[in-house]
Amino acid sequence: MSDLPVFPEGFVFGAATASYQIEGAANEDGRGPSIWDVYSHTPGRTDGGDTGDVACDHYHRYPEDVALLRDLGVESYRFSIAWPRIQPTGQGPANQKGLDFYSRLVDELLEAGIEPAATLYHWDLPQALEDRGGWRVRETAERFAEYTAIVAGHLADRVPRWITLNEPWCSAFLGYSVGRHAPGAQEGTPALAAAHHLLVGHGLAVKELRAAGVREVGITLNPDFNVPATDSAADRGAALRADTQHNLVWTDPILAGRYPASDEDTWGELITRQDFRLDGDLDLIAQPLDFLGVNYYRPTLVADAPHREPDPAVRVATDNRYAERPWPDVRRNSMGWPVVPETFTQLLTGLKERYGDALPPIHITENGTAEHDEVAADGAVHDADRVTYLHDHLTALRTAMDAGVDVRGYYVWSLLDNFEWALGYAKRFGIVRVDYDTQERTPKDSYHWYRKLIAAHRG
Ligand code: GBH
Repeated sequence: MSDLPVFPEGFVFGAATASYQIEGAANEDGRGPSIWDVYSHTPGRTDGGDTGDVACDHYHRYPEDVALLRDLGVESYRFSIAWPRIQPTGQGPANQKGLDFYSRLVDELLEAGIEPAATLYHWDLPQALEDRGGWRVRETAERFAEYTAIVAGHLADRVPRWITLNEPWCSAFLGYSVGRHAPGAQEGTPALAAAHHLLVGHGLAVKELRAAGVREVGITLNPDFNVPATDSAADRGAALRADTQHNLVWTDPILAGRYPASDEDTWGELITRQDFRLDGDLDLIAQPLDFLGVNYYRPTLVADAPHREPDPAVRVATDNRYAERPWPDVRRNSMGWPVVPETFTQLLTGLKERYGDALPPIHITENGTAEHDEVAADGAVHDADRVTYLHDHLTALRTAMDAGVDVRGYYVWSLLDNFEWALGYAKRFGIVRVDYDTQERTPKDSYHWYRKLIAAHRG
């Protein structure tokens, strides 16, 4: 592909991973169990019973992985810190060996000329905190602030870019209402309380990071691009309910200091019991950010649907009377996701339209695709579909920037094939293949393509 998109000077190219998806070493150096250890070890929860026990063994192989990043030429690497390595039970004094691991990783990155970008929470909550109520209870937000203070105290001087939470929608709704993510609960009002406590935890963590004097603070969201299946009032209403849950619940408090006007219509009686929202919370949640992290993969076509109650005893908060319809006439990746690059442009310009000057600069903290990769006879992985996906999405991103959206950086998901949560190791998002039998890493064609794109910006 010769028509490479061209980005302005200073634009940051990066790659991203997350602790539980790559580290392995689940029982080493004092790490405590997280909700994902317990969930993935529960029969029937993950495809093939896969767990993160070994994953990519990054905990031991991080020098090799940093070398891959250096050869790729990225300016920045986004990784996450495993809370249960720092505080095995989610509270109390720091586990020095856990801090030492991230300290070594950060030094290795800096030596390779790569800026570390740290995510404090990419879903691996210490199980001990889940046993006390998890994100359903406000105490977890307070513990998160203490953990943040410990980590920032050790790494603030060497890590310039910080992300408080990754995709809190997944933590709240996949975790406590859909039940497809740890801890696997299917609850109503508690899932809404979890969403709020994640926002509070974010606000408290921002304060700690500011106190530690870090350069840049942000949060990573996964805004959905919801399109009504038809122009009917019913489908447009359904798309607004989907938008409320996936997007407005997060962006309205964080960027506009208000709860979404549509939340009562969306949640009905579940939201009328709002005793988890305390006075002053909005001020805490709406503190200014240096950037908004956006993870983007695919659009969603949404239609009105009847209320469904699988079990009258269970109030499923995500049942907002909408259902996804298949996006017509497009290629699907191995996740079954429709590939529609222009919706990436529309999502970003839509954020700008809604929030205007209150929208901080954006970093795309994840974008990428899982494909049916094969190792060719020559040992290489010719992942042409991934190359096309990345090319088209970077081009769509550039179009949004031309339309006035301030985007400062792009992190490809992911550096490595890794543990794709409930879907296990069968789904491969990496630009580097991992052979899980040997732990051998093989850069795919997409790695070489991305490397060229980055090099073309170096003059
Ligand atoms: C992001 O999640 C995550 O930040 C990252 O960790 C993840 O690897 C990446 O994107 C790719 O998915 O188990 O059948 O219910 C995006 C949200 C959540 C979408 C899990 C796929 C699995 C669907 N992802 N979900 S299922």
